[in-house]
Amino acid sequence: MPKILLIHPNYHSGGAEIAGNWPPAWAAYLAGALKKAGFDNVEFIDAMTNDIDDERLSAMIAAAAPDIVGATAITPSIYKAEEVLRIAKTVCPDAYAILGGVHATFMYKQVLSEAPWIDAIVRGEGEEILVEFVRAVAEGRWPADRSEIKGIAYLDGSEIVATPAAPTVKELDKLDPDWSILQWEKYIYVPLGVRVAIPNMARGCPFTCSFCSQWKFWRDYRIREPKAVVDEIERLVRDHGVGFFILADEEPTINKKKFTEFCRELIARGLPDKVKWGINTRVTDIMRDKDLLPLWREAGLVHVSLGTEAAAQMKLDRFNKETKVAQNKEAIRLLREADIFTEAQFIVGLDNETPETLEETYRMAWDWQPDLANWSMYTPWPFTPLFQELGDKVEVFDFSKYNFVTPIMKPDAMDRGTLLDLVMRNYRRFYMQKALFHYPWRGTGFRRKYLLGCLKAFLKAGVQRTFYDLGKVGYWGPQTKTKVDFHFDDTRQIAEAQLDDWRAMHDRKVRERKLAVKAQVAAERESIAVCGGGSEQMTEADHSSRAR
Ligand code: B12
Ligand code: SF4
Repeated sequence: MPKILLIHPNYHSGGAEIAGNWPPAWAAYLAGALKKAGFDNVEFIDAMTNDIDDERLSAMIAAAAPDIVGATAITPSIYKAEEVLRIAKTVCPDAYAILGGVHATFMYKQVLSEAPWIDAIVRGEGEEILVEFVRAVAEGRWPADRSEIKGIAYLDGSEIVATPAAPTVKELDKLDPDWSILQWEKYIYVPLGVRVAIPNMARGCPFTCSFCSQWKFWRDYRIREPKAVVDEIERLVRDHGVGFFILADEEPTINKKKFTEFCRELIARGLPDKVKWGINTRVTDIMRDKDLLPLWREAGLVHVSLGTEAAAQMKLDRFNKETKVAQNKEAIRLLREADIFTEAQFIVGLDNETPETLEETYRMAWDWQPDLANWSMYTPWPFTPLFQELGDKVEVFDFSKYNFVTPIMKPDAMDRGTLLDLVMRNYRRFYMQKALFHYPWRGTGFRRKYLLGCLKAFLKAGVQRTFYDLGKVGYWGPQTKTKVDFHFDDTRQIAEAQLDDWRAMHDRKVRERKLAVKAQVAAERESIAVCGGGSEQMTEADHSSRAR
């Protein structure tokens, strides 16, 4: 039976990580699927959480002597993942090196051009495809039968081959993640000082926002039985001492009935006393479910992150902004009344950003009074409709900086250093006032503890200068904004094989976008996706190709 080693690459960027060390859910979901299929010789190395450098990793891989090494990558961690697999092939030349995750799924031509040592890229959800791959290896059918395995890409000599896309995992309830593969004492959520988990209730999102990669990745929307999810949470609490979780879902509240069942089940089993949780969701769902907010809170939901102002910032639609702004404010008020912490997320840094628009986001944040506010840099995921439409306006192809904290686009009205400085100014003003006038005085017990815990996470990252990678880029306040260096690697360019696809895509996207904007203007306001966007979904027949 093949020995399989899964590795989470050691990539850091000072954003969401400041809240703690988070467990890599992909490894648990894949290990569970492998074990269920009878492949139980699986090991996992979390090089990110344990900050393992290449030399140590190389020794660890050699000691593990795997037959198959699998790494994951989102866009910014792609070079680290390629390097992990290069190291694996160096120390264990007979092992097969495979890569999965959102970036390689869409950018397999780019990845196989820059990292030809990779034996296979798994495109899309990994559970079923990985089992197929491991079975082929175990039965000695790899590489002879590789063209028969759906959802992979590989090099056949100098030719890049992609087999037809595999179906999505249709029966999510059959997923059985093996959480025991993780070293739980490492995964602590700083605001509460407890162990944290990331279970998955639903996959997919019915919306198609033009800047987002997630709807394209998961394709159709599927949801697990709430009872089964609560079973999993109960096990996480009982067996691994988890005290906080976030749902990995894109929009967990979309299915109102199932989400309500989930909340009721948590309450029925007495779990809210033992575990608190958080979600990302949409303002419109909060408005729709305002009567249910007390139930959500009773079920232990304490933190809601809202994509509040993405739409206005994207400036891609012409809707009546005032209405949206009012809705955002109202949603935050409703959540506050229900004693749920709110986090407002702003996306900034498109080419049309100005000092005035950044100031406007600060004023909104202060006016709405969420507990937390985030200003993420717009990041043009290279497989999204908006990227394809932006075309030549994207000048930086160093994907390691595609991380929500580095300005990839240069606004017409300012340089990147000024953009970073103005974003930091918003953070400084917002959190200084919160720290002085709100957090220490708002409520008692849990609310106060949580808010001060969040402040502690911010302060820790601020002192260590990891927040927004400020230490790495050399930002020490407004006086340094002209000296900031983002260290973009200009040698990183788009591979020829990938470019061919993009040229055709760009023209198509511009045409589609114009039509989409027209259609949106005509549509009912309530039926609009949170951030505007196209209508594209990847079909199972898509993405099958051979390129030279
Ligand atoms: C939880 C989370 C985090 C956690 C990380 C947890 C961890 N250690 O993995 C924290 C909060 C730390 C975090 C940080 C960041 N995140 Co984050 N995060 C998420 C979130 C909400 C859930 C991820 C998850 O666990 N999903 C569930 C698992 C099961 O799905 P999965 O990882 O995709 O794995 C499946 C497949 O991809 C595939 N697969 C994946 N790997 C492999 C490997 C092999 C070998 C195979 C065969 C298959 C395979 O199979 C898996 C099962 O089907 C996603 C959004 C989302 N809903 O997915 C964003 C998301 C992944 N994050 C994102 C980003 C940008 C970041 C940051 C850069 C932001 C920042 N600056 O802070 C950092 C980077 C940290 C890092 N070094 O990786 C982006 C990535 C976008 C992109 N196109 O690259 C996402 C998609 C959010 C978004 N809105 O766009 N994140
Ligand atoms: S609502 Fe938009 S931004 Fe949110 S996951 Fe869906 S497509 Fe992405």
